[in-house]
Amino acid sequence: MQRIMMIAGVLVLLVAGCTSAPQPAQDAGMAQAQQSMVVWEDFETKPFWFAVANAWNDDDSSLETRWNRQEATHGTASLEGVFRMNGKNGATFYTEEPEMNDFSPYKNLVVDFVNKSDKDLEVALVLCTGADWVWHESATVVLAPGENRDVYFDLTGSNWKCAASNWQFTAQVADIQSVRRVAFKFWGPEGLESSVLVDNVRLEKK
Ligand SMILES: [Ca+2]
Repeated sequence: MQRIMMIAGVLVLLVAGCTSAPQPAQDAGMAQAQQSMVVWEDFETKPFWFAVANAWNDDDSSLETRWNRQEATHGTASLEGVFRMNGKNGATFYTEEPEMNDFSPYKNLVVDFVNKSDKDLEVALVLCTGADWVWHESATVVLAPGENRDVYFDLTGSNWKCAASNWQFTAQVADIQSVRRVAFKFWGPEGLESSVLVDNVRLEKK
């Protein structure tokens, strides 16, 4: 009888442990995950983002940006970049002098894309930093047709290209505490006419 009581007691403790103990730890973990990401741009208010189009005389394939209020991966609105790939240069969409321009506390920029074409695209993140707006371009990521959520760009890596690295992917982003321009540059097969949605641009804390 005593033995049965002891077993029952152990079972009660085990059950109590299983139901209550992991809960606070899980909550803490989730809270930590949420706190480690800050939303940098959600496109819920009219975005000041632009297509390069003909403005830089560099054969950019972008045509225009639209504020898409019907489709979003977060909230109710997103940025839509419209392009016609000309086979000479990519399609670049950008903003300048962002309010939150110090990226030094962050290890990753995380973003959702929706590739509205039926072909793979490639995308690079561009950060122009410092007084001279030095162009740093990340390695590209492939975007399959459709939703591509949580695409990561490593802000701390040594695999960026810039003039100082002779356009080899061997540089770190200099002056990352002073980001002047943020751009996404897309490439696709010549003649492809379509658009891409950009949404929920987040920064992940170090
Ligand atoms: Ca949004």
